[in-house]
Amino acid sequence: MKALITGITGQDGYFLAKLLLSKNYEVYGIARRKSNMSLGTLDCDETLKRSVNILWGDVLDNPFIESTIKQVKPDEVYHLAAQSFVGYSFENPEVTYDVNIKGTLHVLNSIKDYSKSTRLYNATTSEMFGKPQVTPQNEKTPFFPRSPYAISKLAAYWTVADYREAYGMFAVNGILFNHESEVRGPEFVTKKISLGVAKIYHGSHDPIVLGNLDAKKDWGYARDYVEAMWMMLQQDKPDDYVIGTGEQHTVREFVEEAFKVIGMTIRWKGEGVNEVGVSEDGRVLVKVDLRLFRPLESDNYMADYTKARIKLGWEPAVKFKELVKIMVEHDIKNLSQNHCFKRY
Ligand code: NAP
Ligand code: F7E
Repeated sequence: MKALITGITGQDGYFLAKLLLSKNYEVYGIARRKSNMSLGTLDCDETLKRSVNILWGDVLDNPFIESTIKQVKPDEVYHLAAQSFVGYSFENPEVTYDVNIKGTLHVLNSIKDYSKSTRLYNATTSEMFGKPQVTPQNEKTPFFPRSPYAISKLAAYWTVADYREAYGMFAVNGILFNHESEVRGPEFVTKKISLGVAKIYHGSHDPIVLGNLDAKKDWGYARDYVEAMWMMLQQDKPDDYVIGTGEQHTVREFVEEAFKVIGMTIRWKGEGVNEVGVSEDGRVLVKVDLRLFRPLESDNYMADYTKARIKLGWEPAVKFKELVKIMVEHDIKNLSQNHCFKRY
């Protein structure tokens, strides 16, 4: 079996490539040329890097996507490439719309025109629920997007649904809730916290500076979520699935749990932007900065993944506490060994 992954240099690309190789797939991955030709998350796993066929290109380059689909004729395409940072999407909506909508359109059109039997996984997101009308959220929950990122993903979601119906394509949308890991990008809140805690463990006096501590998310482990992506493409019929853990936690709880991993207890003092997290001996370990708040927050998430559990047989193996432990322990080790992942 041949699989093509767009966004292979990101977090999910890393875990998905590993999973597919373990199933003996021939794996092709699209990577963008950067001035340093870095391969992102793949750079720290030489075996993985050697096992993947890298195709240098951009999802915005339609002729490149067309020729790639024509030449590779993959059995499965996992379309993960995106401008995936919600905060940045408020600052640069145009780039976000371009990559996330046009990029998806290029992949869809190329499959339709040159490789109709290829199965497509499209990475969509719980962010499409935005300001959720009900909690927990499932495939029937109305969408209410609250950021350029969410709007772009909703456009891609409907485009995939439309092509599936109009042209009989095997194309699915995974509606994935937040998933994190050792190789999470440094701008995301979980990695900011795990890395900040690891630095404090190693003697740093720099507090971790955060925005909205009360945002409520459903955080799972990326390694579990890429299995769900694969499962969706092994079904008899194409369909869309919600993937999450069914647990809800705040950013504040993530901070508290992360400090527990290094044997520290956080106490909260003050209110709003003056709130701080202090250690038992009174050291300020966490601060709040208004600039890290978003113009709109989407923050009451919890997945109802019943459909995935029943139809795919999928369950998350790693829940909140274990996830936090995995991330903090990894960063502690990573810093002390000066071992890469080069993302941070
Ligand atoms: P990520 O770490 O930000 O990776 C994004 C990938 O897309 C990177 O490989 C990036 O390449 C690539 N990319 C961006 N623009 C591109 C372009 N114009 N052409 C080609 N490649 C491009 O994201 P992730 O966490 O792995 O997420 C994977 C997908 O799932 C994304 O679509 C994201 O929106 C979606 N998603 C993620 C989550 C989550 O919690 N992680 C939840 C729901 C949905 P560079 O390395 O060159 O930047
Ligand atoms: O924010 C709050 C912030 O940037 C999580 C992407 O993978 O998951 C991810 O999007 C929450 C938000 O992820 C900071 O306001 C507080 O409420 O880690 P994040 P995200 O925006 O949820 C979804 C499902 C995706 O689809 C996306 O691609 O944490 N928060 N303080 C902060 N967030 C950041 N980044 N930095 C802070 O200092």
